[in-house]
Amino acid sequence: MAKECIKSACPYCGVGCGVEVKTNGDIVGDNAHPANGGALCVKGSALAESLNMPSRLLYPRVNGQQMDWQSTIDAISDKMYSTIKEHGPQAVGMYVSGQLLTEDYYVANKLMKGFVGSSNIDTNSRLCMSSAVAAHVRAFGEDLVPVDYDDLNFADLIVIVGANTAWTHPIVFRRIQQAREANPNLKLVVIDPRKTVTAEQADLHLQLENDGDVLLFNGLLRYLLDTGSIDTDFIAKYTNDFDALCKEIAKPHYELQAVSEALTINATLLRTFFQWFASSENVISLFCQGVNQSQSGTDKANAIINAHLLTGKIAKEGSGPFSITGQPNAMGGREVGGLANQLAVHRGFDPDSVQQVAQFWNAPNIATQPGLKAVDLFNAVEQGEIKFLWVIATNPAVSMPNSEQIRKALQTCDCVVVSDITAQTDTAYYADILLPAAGWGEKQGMVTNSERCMTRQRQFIQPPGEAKADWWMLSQVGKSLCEKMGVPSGFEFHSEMDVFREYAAMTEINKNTSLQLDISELKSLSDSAYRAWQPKAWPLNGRHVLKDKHTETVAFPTHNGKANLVVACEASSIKPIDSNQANPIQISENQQWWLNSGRQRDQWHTMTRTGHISHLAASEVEPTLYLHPLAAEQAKLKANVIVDVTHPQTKENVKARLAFDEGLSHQQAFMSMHWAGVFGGNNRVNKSMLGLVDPYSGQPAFKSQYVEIQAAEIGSYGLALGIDLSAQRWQYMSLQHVEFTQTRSTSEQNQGVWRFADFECFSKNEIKELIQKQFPNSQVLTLDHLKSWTLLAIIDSKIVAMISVSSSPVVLQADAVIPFIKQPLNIANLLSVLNSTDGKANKLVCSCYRVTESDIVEQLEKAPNMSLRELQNTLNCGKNCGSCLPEVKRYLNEQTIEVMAVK
Ligand SMILES: Nc1nc2c(c(=O)[nH]1)N[C@H]1C(S)=C(S)[C@@H](COP(=O)(O)OP(=O)(O)OC[C@H]3O[C@@H](n4cnc5c(=O)[nH]c(N)nc54)[C@H](O)[C@@H]3O)O[C@H]1N2
Ligand SMILES: Nc1nc2c(c(=O)[nH]1)N[C@H]1C(S)=C(S)[C@@H](COP(=O)(O)OP(=O)(O)OC[C@H]3O[C@@H](n4cnc5c(=O)[nH]c(N)nc54)[C@H](O)[C@@H]3O)O[C@H]1N2
Ligand code: SF4
Ligand SMILES: [Mo]
Repeated sequence: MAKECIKSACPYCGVGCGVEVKTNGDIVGDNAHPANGGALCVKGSALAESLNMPSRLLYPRVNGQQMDWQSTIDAISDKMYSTIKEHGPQAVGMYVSGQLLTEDYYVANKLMKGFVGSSNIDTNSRLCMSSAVAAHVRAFGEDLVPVDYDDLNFADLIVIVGANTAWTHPIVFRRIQQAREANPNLKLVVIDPRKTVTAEQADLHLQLENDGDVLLFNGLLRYLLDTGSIDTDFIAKYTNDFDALCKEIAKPHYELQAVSEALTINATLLRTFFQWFASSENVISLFCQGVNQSQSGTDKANAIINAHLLTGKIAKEGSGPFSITGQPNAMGGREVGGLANQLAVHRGFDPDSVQQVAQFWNAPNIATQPGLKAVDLFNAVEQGEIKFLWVIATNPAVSMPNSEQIRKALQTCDCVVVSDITAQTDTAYYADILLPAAGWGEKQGMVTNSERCMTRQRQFIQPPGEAKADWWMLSQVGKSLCEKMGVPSGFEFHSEMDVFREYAAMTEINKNTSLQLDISELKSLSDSAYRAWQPKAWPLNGRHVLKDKHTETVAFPTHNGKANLVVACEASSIKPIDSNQANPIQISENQQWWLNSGRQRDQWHTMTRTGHISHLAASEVEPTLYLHPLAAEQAKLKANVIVDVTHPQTKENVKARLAFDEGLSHQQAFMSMHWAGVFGGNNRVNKSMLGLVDPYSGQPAFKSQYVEIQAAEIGSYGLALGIDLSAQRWQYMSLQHVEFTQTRSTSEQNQGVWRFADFECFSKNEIKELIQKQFPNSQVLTLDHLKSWTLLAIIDSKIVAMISVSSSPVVLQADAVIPFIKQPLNIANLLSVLNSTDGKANKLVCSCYRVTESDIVEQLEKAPNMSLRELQNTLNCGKNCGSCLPEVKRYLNEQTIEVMAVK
């Protein structure tokens, strides 16, 4: 436990909120941090609980055997060295992560591109930000985000394109809401094929067709041109290729009416958006994965940037295109150069850059060509071209598209090294060498958020076992490899500070260029100044990134100082889908659906850090597929059944519980990306996704793939609770005795919970036998209910475990039953168990204050005319991060409607 309050940064999303670790172990928002001013979202608020991970990886393991660090490092450098000798540097690969700290990233990049001599190092940021990066480089000449959070306070119009900000960047959304409160004229437009909680709160929601963004934004450009709403001075002074853009935009299908028809967006709504964009003095267009994760992702981003360039709504306070970063240090990774198509510090592979980087690193084997991007990298692994792969802080067996192929690749590879904080990931399963990494709070280093603000993550606890920081492992291997290669070591780093100073010094090669990334004044930062570092954005002198370093006038780091108006081609893949909800089209049983995937409010990625926290697990308890209720009805799919989601080409199949979401259009299905491994069994959405990518960025199209959806034949739906999560009794049992088609475990209230479904109809005797095998001394008690039956294992008059089974598709609730485990068997407890296994859900609405649907309904029954404020004063719901406010308001509105109906 820390002796004094320690300031750090949240390790989840790219908002980059500051946190303060109190001496009693509480973790709260840092009031002084520029990003969040003290607020935290539900994930940030649960950071203290996240530290209590049940399954840390504690020691290095080589081929399944525990090993000391020195031998492990030797084994890795031996393998790297022999691979380079026998097959050349290109046979070595690394796949890293936007969750690494800048120092980790820097050493990984230096090792691969300077010493191994291969650029086959790519990162999960390829799946996340690479379309935005490519678009920035095409338009500005450098990967620059020209907006900061404070700009939100000066905008007249905020456009959110392809992002569910209220859930995924909640503190940015909170700032947007605060800006709206302060300025009632500020309008919010959301462009998303789903009516998300973010869209619900907008002044205008354009529910466009999947991948219709280029068409929509080119339509906007056409409107701006036709109505004389462009800034001709700005265009003439600061942009290239205006004529080429005009030529494209003159095509008839960019006329408002044509765009409206093609995208099935009401023409009046479309015109309203266009008018607002044209007439607003300051516009910010915030975008994320609905833009980036597409086969036209880079073009989408450029189309958005074009709208700002044509109107001069850029390079000034309150205006600009704002790519929001996903991971906490996606930006830092881009800065050091962790993408395969960058060399280092915003430099590419031109001869001048290669020479300067080689000289700075004293690199014996500088890479001279871009390397393989993530999808191609794993293809090369599968083909046997890459024989050594080191995966750090990412879980590609879950998060890469076509995850079955990724697993084959990992299986095929001669040597897979995985560094992680836990061995319980789908990727770690394939590791020949496992390295225990120190996690958040156990190590220190720099992260850069969406607005280029650099904050230090600080250490406040000791790493468990022999876990070590990632930069340390990489440096040790680097040193050992240099020795074997007989070259001077480039890895004599004694601390993170040494690494940071070297990185800062390296950015000096950009000093006399137009590139903006230059933090070289920090090259001599003392250890104590590094320790005391306060959050600060670069450029460190506060200059706008689109202003000239000397004259402070608008300037872009291109060959002539002007921004490029890139002609964005209309997406070739606009699907002929009718999403007009008033006239739903007929859907045949086998009709292909379009699968959209993304995030839930309360989970982080593949769940390794959040899956075990019971209140975060409560909002989506099993792999779930969402459809519009009418569309599901037409396809004869009933709520709560388990469906098969199958890719028509690969025939890979995911099973998920069916739930309804009226915010979806009629052929759109949505599934979250989180389910994996110990939590989701074999049911991860990426089994149904092919690795289709954007041609410029190589970013996979996770938001739009055709799938088939059919009801699975299920005989039994069940829920099992054991006494001890670590014993994993039920999971063991399920794997040993019956072939469950869908399993899922969480530690709801620190109990292991398994939900399952099976083709078979289980008999009570069958399950009773299973229980008795697991608990030989137990008595088994049977409770019959209308839709289900429950068997309780009793030892010494206490309930030690239970299995509830139903032949109809009910979602059995665990939270209500868990409290009775380990409790004495009495009538009151029995009745409560019986009541809570009747399949009625009690949804968790506010995760921060753990307010459920029934809490809210109960309050509203007591006082039907309650205002939002009054409800919040009683229950606190929505008072912290506010992500649940739309839902809370819905309950209030329903209440009002009921009251009106009664009157
Ligand atoms: N709770 C939570 N928050 C997170 C994360 C997390 O795991 N959990 N991860 C972080 C990371 S790494 C990232 S990258 C961000 C992602 O943040 P977001 O991009 O906001 O999140 P997503 O849920 O991936 O989806 C974005 C939206 O794009 C929409 N969309 C799909 N197709 C299209 C299209 O063709 N056009 C348009 N305009 N929209 C489309 C989807 O319907 C969805 O609502 O979230 C970060 N924050
Ligand atoms: N279908 C679909 N797939 C997607 C997406 C989508 O929207 N839809 N989104 C994509 C996007 S944007 C992203 S960013 C990716 C995210 O996907 P991943 O990066 O694969 O997901 P994480 O679960 O964050 O993986 C991080 C891993 O690092 C480990 N870890 C945590 N801390 C440390 C540490 O300090 N050191 C080390 N060495 N390891 C650590 C964690 O335990 C975990 O196993 O998923 C992508 N995949
Ligand atoms: S908004 Fe992002 S950075 Fe801030 S607390 Fe939430 S997850 Fe952490
Ligand atoms: Mo991401």
